[in-house]
Amino acid sequence: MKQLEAVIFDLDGVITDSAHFHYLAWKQLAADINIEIDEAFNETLKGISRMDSLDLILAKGGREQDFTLAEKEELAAKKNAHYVELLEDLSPADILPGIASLLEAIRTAGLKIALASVSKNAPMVLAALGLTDSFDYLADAAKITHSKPDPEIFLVAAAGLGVAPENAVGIEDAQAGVEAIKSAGMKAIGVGTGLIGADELVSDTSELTLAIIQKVFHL
Ligand code: B16
Ligand code: MG
Repeated sequence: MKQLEAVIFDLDGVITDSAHFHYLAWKQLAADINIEIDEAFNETLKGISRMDSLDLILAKGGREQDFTLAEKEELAAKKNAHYVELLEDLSPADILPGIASLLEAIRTAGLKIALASVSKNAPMVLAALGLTDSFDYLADAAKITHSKPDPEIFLVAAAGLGVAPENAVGIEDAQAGVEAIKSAGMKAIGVGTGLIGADELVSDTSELTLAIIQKVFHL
């Protein structure tokens, strides 16, 4: 029987604003190899894995043939080191508005909570925010072969909770993420503007409530 059993969260842009740090780190890396990216281009990187993001940046600069695989791995590692450095001061104060109380309300209601982030840094980010124990399951980004908009990470998160995808609601701030949730057969709540295909949109995380999640599930 169809019954709401779980809520599956994206990380960057939903739990904390690490998307901004990804942007700063990619912008610097791109500048190092004479490619310029702006915030609008960065939108297309949200939910995209590290290597796929690098490929998109190289394609933007017309440099997709200029680096060997080993060189690309080096570039990706350099971006990641900078990203991790930018996260150094991350603390519970960086949890986006309303998220801590929402996680509590979901758990109190007896629902399960999972994280569907393709970031390999996700466990470290959650720990810095003091939120590790708020999640019942973290999908392992290292085992994912397709980043969003492929549904894989959301399906792995639901399976990890032992919940059928149709009994879960997903929350995302990126277009690729909303598409991933819908392809996984879940109801989707989008955070932000201009997201196409979400079952419900809120303008920011402070508007997310258990009541909205329940309403969306029964649409
Ligand atoms: P990392 P999400 C994604 O996380 C980010 O949106 C994306 O910008 C990033 O490139 C990707 O994780 C990989 O992250 O380099 O830390 O492994 O949106 O799925 O939470
Ligand atoms: Mg996101």
